[in-house]
Amino acid sequence: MAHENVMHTFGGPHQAATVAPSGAAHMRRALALAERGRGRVSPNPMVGCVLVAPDGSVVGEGWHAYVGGSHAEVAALDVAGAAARGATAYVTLEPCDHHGRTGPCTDALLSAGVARVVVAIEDPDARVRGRGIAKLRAAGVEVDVGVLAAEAEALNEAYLTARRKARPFVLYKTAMSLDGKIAVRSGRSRWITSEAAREHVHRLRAEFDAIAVGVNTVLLDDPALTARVEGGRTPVKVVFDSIGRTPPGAKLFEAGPDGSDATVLIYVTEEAPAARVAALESRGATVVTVAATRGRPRLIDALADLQSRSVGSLLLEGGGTLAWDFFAEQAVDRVAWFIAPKLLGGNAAGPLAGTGVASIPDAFTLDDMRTQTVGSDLLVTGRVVYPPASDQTDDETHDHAAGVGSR
Ligand code: AOF
Ligand code: ZN
Repeated sequence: MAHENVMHTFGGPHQAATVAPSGAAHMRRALALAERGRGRVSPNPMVGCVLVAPDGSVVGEGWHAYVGGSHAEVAALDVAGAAARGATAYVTLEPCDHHGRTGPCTDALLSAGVARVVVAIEDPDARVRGRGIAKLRAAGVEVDVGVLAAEAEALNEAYLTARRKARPFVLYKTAMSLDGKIAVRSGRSRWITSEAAREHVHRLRAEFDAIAVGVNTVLLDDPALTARVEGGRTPVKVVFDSIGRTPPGAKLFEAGPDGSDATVLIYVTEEAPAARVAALESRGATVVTVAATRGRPRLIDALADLQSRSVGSLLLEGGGTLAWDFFAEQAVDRVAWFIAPKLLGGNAAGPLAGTGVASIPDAFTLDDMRTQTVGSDLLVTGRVVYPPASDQTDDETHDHAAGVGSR
């Protein structure tokens, strides 16, 4: 399949492959190189670069391997040396033109004498946004944009969403029984899904910068929130906890499977008693007080704070009340919905609580929907589509009309 090399655990957009112009093979290779940075470069993008000499031979390859490391273009130029003169550079993202942790890639390409640059997509980072392309063209370099654009979009869905919406990319992962429950009547949820599905979730976690849960999930399930996969880094653990009820003895404070210290961020409101905040801080948590909306930490503030802490992607793991708050703010970009062939009955909660939508036309729907089986369970993934805000009459939803990341 055309974009096999840009598949990831949560699916990614499912567009038809872009029409392949000449040079697409080199861009495909550049995308595969970029993929090597997965799970290592966030909040930066995954980027790959292939340098091709006028005789058609590949003289350099590079990729962005870690935050603060060389950008893909510079890595490829280092390999090519003098052979870069007159070459064509295939890059999966517009070359940067700013001094960040490293120097501008535009300058590096120009001083190496690259003659032509083929770019998959523009970089929406506020410091770039077309400036890299303009700078190269102004210097006489031929620049083509749009080769394998759909594949490049899919590869960096999280990065692109975070930059465009100025908040972390959010995926809601949930697991329910066939009859729509996330727990049995006691409130316990271990384990609704099969072991294979739980393993899949651990791989998913390793791709995210942070994992978020509501305090009720901590109190009921006491999850460790680690990514138990070979070489997987453990994301930052985030708890939405209005009045600081997270027990200082909770498992999420424990070190990860690789022995690394847990990084815990707890969002509380001013109603959280100082003594509880102090107890959580003495467990090593960073406790952030944000304004309250209906008694709960205001999401837009928490998301802005997460972004300021370099969290580019957030895996939301429930429960249903917190998830509803995110949906009401139009702050869920994608879902991974496990459905287990089990019937639980009773009136335990489902994956989405809150006030619910007022009428069917107000429903949240899915685009790019895909289904697969994982172990004995069904996994439905897709990108969330929100109804036009003006159609909503429900009071609750109205409160959120100015939500973050509105389309
Ligand atoms: C490129 N090639 O390989 C990457 C780019 O943190 P810094 O200083 O490395 O800068 C990060 C920003 O640089 C990021 O937001 C994006 O705009 C660009 N990343 N650009 O030309 C690369 N990784
Ligand atoms: Zn760069």
